[in-house]
Amino acid sequence: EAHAFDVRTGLQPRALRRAFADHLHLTRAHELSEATPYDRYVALSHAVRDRLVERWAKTQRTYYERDVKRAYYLSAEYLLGRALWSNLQALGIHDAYSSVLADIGVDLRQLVDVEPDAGLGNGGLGRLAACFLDSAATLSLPVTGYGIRYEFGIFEQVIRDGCQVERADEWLRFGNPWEIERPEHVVPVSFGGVTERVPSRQGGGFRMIWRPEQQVLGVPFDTPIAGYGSDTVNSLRLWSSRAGQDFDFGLFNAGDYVRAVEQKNQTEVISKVLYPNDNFEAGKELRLRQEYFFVACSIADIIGRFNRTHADFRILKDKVAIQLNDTHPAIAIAELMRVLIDEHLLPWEMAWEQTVGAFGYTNHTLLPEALERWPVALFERLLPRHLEIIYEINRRVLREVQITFPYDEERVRRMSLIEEGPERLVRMAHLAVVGSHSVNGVAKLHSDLVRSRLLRDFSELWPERFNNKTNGVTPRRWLSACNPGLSELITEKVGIDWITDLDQLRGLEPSADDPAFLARLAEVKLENKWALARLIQEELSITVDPASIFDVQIKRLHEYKRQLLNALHIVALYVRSKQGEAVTPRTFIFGAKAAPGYRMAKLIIQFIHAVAEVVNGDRRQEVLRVAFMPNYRVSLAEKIIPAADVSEQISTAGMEASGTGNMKLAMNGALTVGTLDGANIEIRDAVGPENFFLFGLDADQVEAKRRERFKGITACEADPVLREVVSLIASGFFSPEDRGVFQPLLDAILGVDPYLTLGDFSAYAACQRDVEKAYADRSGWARKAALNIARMGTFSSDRTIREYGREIWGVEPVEIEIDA
Ligand code: DL6
Repeated sequence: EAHAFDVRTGLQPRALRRAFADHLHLTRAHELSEATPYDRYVALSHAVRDRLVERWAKTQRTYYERDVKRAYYLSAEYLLGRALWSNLQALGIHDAYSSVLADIGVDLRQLVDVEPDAGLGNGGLGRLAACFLDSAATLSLPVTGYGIRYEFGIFEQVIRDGCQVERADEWLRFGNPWEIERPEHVVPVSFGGVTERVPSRQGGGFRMIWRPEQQVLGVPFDTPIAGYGSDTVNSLRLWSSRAGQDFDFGLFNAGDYVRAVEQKNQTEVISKVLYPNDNFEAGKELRLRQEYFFVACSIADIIGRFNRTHADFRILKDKVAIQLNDTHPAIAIAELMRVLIDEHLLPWEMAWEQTVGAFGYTNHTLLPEALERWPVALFERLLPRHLEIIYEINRRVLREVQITFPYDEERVRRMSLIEEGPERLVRMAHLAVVGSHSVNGVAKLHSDLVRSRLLRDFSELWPERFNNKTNGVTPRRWLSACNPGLSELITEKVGIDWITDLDQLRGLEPSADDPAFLARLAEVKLENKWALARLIQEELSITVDPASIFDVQIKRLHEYKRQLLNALHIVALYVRSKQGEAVTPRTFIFGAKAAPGYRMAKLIIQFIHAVAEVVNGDRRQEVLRVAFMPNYRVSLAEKIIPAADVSEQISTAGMEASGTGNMKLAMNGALTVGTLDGANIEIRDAVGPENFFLFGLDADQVEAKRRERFKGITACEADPVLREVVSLIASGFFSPEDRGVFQPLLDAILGVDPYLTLGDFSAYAACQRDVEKAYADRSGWARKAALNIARMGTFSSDRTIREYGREIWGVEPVEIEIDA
């Protein structure tokens, strides 16, 4: 009783009201009347955080006392988005706070919009990590995330004259109420220097030690990750780099104070900025420093925690599972070996058994330009001891290959951790595979291609290591929170448990034949479309008609994702409508950031804007509108997804590892126009082929066309509409001031068409005609939407994380008891 009314932590309305007022007054030093929206946001966040800390401490204490096996998720990216609403939702106090605040004239929804997104990721890979943390906490699994506390997350995109311009993302400018700095747990991290042979103390012989040249400190910042409706609160620990006091002793002693402080900047720059590339590795030294920095901090933390309760490293893999989110943290394998061998003096075999037993590796891409390969020379300079360890791992693995496949030196060369050539390179994916007991892809097709193409030799050597874990998304954020109208309707039909057991959406299936339900579903969608229409009006001054098809493509801009195919089709529709053909009214909505150095991607953004200007500005046609919404991010996705009718998932088959936006959109009742790529295949199987618009070449056909060096011009010769589209663009129609600007776009597809943009155009256009026909039957469309929603249960990240927990990590749920 006393506890429940405790103003600091209680959940009763009276306590909530008092906590908010107190934080406004005591934390922000403002009265309600003079408080800015930001003050209110911070005050409320602190009030909510206070309600998490007891659960948080209890969770961590329980893990420690029960000595449970824990999983550690190592990821260079976490695309968390906003935390306030999620935490209110997890605690089940969003309604209570909403009315408490309304009583004093504060609108909670507005306040939630003040929070800047935590954008510490580029796209799918980082957002997946965020969904996984949410699911692990909700399932009461002992999982900790480790990453980098970038001072600047993914850049802010502004559009100037139709072109992308980048601005720094200063998300920490006004502080971050969700994190707790723990300077008492700093970890020193070394770089550079040399290795030395020293006499071994045990039993004669020699061993190697590392004499580094530079040291940086890693300061941990912890963010609570609250499970929905459970008392579990896990941690996300992000490392920030700081110079030690003796950052350059030599210079200090020589009296060169200013140069010493300059050096300080160089070490502190490590956690400064997220590299803004999605599915592309630029191979920069600072990036390798970032990777090793957060890995070294995390491994030290993990081993330190293990050591507090255990002295015997032979049970390490029974207490610790470490998942590598792509190869960005793969150096952790060499780092754990170094710690076990050099610092704890374990024999190689014993250390290796524990390492392989602890690690799992998730591959997220097949694109060659995204695979990390670091120059041996760079490794030698930055991480000389790790390079030695990698050489030794390689020697042993290649020996195993030779014994298993004698007389096959070509295979040995292919499987080496070192790529020989003019510049010798360390292949990080190979390191990740040899050092892990589990290797998984992120959708069935992708995992098959990992096995059969990318890592074929390894799957022949160790078939038992390879498995699939199809991605998922958290239904808390991507349905319950972002789409309250639909959520209410679902809950009315199947009860509230779908939020933690998404398979219950199945219970909606019978309603797909109930006209009253379909009418309400359509009504909810229309309301969501009105809300998005208002946002588009506010932000872009474009008036769009909510009765038109809302056709959405939201994802990073990449040639393989083929936003250009969508844009070419818009031009085709425009031409058709100008020629007097009946075209179903459609609003095309785009959201996409291009990597700052990716010229073709930026040109595609410019092209979409040029098409938008012509189409939206043409008063003689009312049917088509194009809205490119700037600065696509998690919080914007939450506003677009509930309003979508059509979900564009049109990547070149075999190139999108999984996709997760495809899941979010289908779950919210959008119908997919898609290729047989990534998780699209499984989504189509789940929702039924009659409720999915399929088109285009499959992965094998793509592969065949690429091998024969298919030319885009061939497609034009066969399709008069496409010819017209291409010649209109070539004529400079969309760029009257500079007729040639878009020529590079055409050049990139009319010759060898690597992404089959033109190769798939006719099939895409035909498929879009089917969309028009289907949309004309309003109740038929609503029925398809209902069946999509009802059958998407398997794409919850709860299902995915349960699979990781059981099949890779061997961790069990831990019930947390809060004494109330
Ligand atoms: O697995 C999450 C996400 C997939 O859904 C996307 O299909 C895939 O493109 C993305 N991969 C990357 C790879 N980056 N690197 N390295 O972001 O992963």
